Amino acid sequence: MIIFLYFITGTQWASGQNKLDGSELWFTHMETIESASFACPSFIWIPQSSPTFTIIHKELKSGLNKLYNREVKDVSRLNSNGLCVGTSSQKDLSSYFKKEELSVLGNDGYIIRTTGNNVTIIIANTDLGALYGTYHYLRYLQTDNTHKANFDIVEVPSYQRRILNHWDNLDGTVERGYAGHSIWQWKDLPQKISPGYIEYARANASIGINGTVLNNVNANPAVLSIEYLKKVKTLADIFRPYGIKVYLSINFSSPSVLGGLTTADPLNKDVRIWWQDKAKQIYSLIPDFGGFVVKANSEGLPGPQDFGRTHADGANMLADVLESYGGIIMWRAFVYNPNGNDRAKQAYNEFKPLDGKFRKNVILQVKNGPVDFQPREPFSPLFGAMQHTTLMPELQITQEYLGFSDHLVYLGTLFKEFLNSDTYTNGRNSTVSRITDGSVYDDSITAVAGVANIGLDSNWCGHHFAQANWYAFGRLAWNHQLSARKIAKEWLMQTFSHDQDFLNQMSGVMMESREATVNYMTPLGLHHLMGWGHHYGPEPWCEISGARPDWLPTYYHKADSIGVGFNRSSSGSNAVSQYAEPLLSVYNDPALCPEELLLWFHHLPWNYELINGRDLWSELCYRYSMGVEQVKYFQCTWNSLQSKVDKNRFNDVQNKLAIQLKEAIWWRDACLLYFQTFSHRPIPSQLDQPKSKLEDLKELKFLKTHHN
Ligand code: BDP
Repeated sequence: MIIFLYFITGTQWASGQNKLDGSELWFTHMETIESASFACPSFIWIPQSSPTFTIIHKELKSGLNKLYNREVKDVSRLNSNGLCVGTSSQKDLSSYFKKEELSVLGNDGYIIRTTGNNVTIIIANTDLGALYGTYHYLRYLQTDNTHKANFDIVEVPSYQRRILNHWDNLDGTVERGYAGHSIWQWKDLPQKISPGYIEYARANASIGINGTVLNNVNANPAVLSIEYLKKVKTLADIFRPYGIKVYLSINFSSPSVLGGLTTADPLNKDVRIWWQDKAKQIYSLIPDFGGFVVKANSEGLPGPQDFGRTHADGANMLADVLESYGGIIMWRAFVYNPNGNDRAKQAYNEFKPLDGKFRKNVILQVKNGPVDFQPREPFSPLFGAMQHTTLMPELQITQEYLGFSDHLVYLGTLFKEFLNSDTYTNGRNSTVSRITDGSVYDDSITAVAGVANIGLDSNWCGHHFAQANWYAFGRLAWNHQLSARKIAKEWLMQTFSHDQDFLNQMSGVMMESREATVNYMTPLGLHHLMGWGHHYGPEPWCEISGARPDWLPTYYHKADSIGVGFNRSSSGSNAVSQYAEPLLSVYNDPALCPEELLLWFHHLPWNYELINGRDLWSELCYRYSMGVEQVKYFQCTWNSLQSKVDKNRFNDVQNKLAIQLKEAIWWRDACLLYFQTFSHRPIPSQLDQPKSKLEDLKELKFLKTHHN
């Protein structure tokens, strides 16, 4: 009943009014197609009924109405010029397809095909597959420029589980969230339901996301109390017709903190029984509950090692508890200690010896890089190294280290660079994507997670262009073969405009934006130069007495009178040894190492000569300056497109770009002036010289609350 009410009031399409404040996400620019490649169907036939088919019907009716300005009639059979959506159980429809082509679709795949009589059929094996096909059909009508007359599309997702991780706390704050408070109104649930929940589910379903971890990995045990589980159940009920499964992050010591036991030892019988009872309670409320994410023995959180047990002992105990319900354990590999060992090596050292020791329903959740979501890192060497354990990538959509929601940084390129990285662990073409999508190893579960950038801000993500990162994550989770540029253009068309000039210019800006950020923050493989704690702005000098050394920039850049960079070669920490050949040799040799990772793997002298003939110091100066110039170019481009964008969003983005430029200069000046105290070399005279003094820049204090 509740769900029905929100169909009427909750969605943006239903309102028929574009607010142009970003709240409509990629549904904003659904306007009449003037030069449509496809004729509007005259009829719709949806032979089945279910809550999901009700959504399908509503989306098609309102979508086609918006796109073609026509009321499309419902009919009850296949009609020429008709559109029909159903599952393979519907004989009238499945007879148009070969059995084999339907069977490869699995649960979520679909076919969209125009048959004789000009009938277009969207068919899938499940209601949800039909929903994904419907959203794709509508997207295709808006964004395709191939001008084919007929549909013939077959899509099967790259990953089975395409999951958003919310780092949302139960008190409404969001860890590393830069778009306002959490969208989960825990206080009001389960009685009061925000219309945003349906919009959230719809937006995710439209790009193929099918899971959500509602709470922070730094989990409050209270989330497993019956009080909270009832709230979680309400959300799960709302999300179900959209195919979004609910998962929770759990605190490993829940049996003691919440259950009053004296221990949380995974091998203790009472602990096991506590988890079994808890699972029973959860599944009685939410029969399709997805499972748990566990951050254990990481950054001070409890875990099995507190009881002398291994990560495998902890993960397997929980996996056994959820197994009969079909639940999974996403066990995070983000572990490191200030033990003197290179942080970049620690996850591998910890988990590699456990390869093959995990249950089938455990999946190791591994961040893309070996340190922590930096603007650029090499891929984590765990990918490919764990040949008998299922792995899932964890990407960060929220821009913790990339200028929060103030900088325009399109992450499609970062995600692609990572997914396309060849690990060489199983011969060539053992890319991260193929290692994790089941192509190389016969994994029974495949999954990918992205740390969400969503909050209560009216535009959901704080920066209009940050929506593109949520969108890109979903599209790549669905199909990791899509190019970052195609995704950027698709998103721009649906969000802003179909104007060719606008699309070319702004997709160009988006494609360059991540590299620009790398340039003005951490070029040539530098990393972790930002302020302590909040991670915003440059503080390469940062020293905090008593702070963990591996949380401080000096640990990572190691600048001295000789040079700069972290020696991870065989003469240093030997992190290179965790990579397979030929990468090991390539990374190990500064002459072969890709320049963008040079200072990640090597400590090199200030006068080290690069391929272009410049010395390291000058190249750093050029790269930092180039980053600033790139942002100036983004600004000019945006300004030149003013007539093509609505006033509200034009102004919002213009203001953000002004902040970004100011801060790119701040980064450049702070880093160059600081490194200059070691290099003692001048900034090349062709480049802009810093206007500030290092002492003054050091005095700047950033207050996180200004941005949150
Ligand atoms: C770091 C964040 C921290 C997270 C941690 C994690 O700074 O807030 O809790 O990662 O992923 O990037 O567990």
